[in-house]
Amino acid sequence: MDNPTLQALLVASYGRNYLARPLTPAPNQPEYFEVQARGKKHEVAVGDLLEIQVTSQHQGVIEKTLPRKNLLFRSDAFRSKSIAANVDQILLVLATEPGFSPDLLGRAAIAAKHEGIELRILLNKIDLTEKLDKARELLQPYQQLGIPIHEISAKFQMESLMRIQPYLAGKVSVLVGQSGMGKSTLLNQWVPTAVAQTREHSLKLDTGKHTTTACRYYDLPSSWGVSNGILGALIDSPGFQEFGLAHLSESELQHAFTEFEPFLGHCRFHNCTHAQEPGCAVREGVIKGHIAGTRLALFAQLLHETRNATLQLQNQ
Ligand SMILES: Nc1nc2c(ncn2[C@@H]2O[C@H](COP(=O)(O)OP(=O)(O)OP(=O)(O)O)[C@@H](O)[C@H]2O)c(=O)[nH]1
Ligand SMILES: [Mg+2]
Ligand SMILES: [Zn+2]
Repeated sequence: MDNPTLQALLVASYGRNYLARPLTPAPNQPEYFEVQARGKKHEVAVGDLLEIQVTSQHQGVIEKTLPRKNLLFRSDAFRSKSIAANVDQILLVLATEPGFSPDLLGRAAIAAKHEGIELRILLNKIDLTEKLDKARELLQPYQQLGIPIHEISAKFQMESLMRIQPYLAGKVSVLVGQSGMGKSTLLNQWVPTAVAQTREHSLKLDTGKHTTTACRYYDLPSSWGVSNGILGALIDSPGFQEFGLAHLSESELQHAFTEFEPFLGHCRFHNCTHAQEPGCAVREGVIKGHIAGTRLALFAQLLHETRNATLQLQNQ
């Protein structure tokens, strides 16, 4: 007889090992299965809904990934790293200290816009006041774009976290950001059982270090109540130092810069790159103060990377 197949949610990914939780609990069925993808090409991410074939009491293989509504990932010309799938919202965690990279902030915002995922910025560690003004200044262009920004202290101001809870209930949110910004601290404040769950996952998958090495999915506490019939969840992810977006085409890139939109199509040359060309409406927008100069600089850098990646692929 064939082994049974069942539907499961991918809740932890560590290298090429994954943990999946069956969608429908059944008697004598483990809470989690250790699962593996069949081929190297089969990309899966935490948050994916899978069909798995059970191969032994606690193990299975991924038969297929059910259609996803989005996939957040970063890449360079050769590799891509999936962060999470089927998310409703990205919580980008920044800190006053250590200072965050405005470049990575910009890239995460472009990825969110491109995938059509809501973005919420959490400026953490506001108890460390010395660099607070500097952080606010770097966030100015994003405030102007209408992205919600919350100032919080995950360690010392519980009420600052409580204020965000209504925006999390009933949604699947993924915590992203550089290492040391406070993603896991936030997770542990919001989901007090996360430590225990992490320990359980770690026993199966890794050695349980302080810094996060795997993406993991945690249900929100049931005391928060359901919204649209759903509890919601938080996904913790490892800190990143690069955020390549070379998988975006030139056109996708332009359209991911929300504030360019009113100016696109108004440049003198239809293939304007908004660099040196005369009669550029986007640069005019910068001069008039509608577009931040730092955002145009980010666009130039991303365009350069996309073109390089395309050239490299052509030369392979
Ligand atoms: N002063 C202060 N320190 C904080 C706050 N939040 C977190 N920290 C500290 O910042 C350090 C990093 O926190 P983590 O939660 O591990 O950071 P992370 O973003 O998960 O880092 P990675 O897992 O490496 O990506 C820890 O020493 C925390 O105690 C805060 O609000 N204020
Ligand atoms: Mg962490
Ligand atoms: Zn132009």
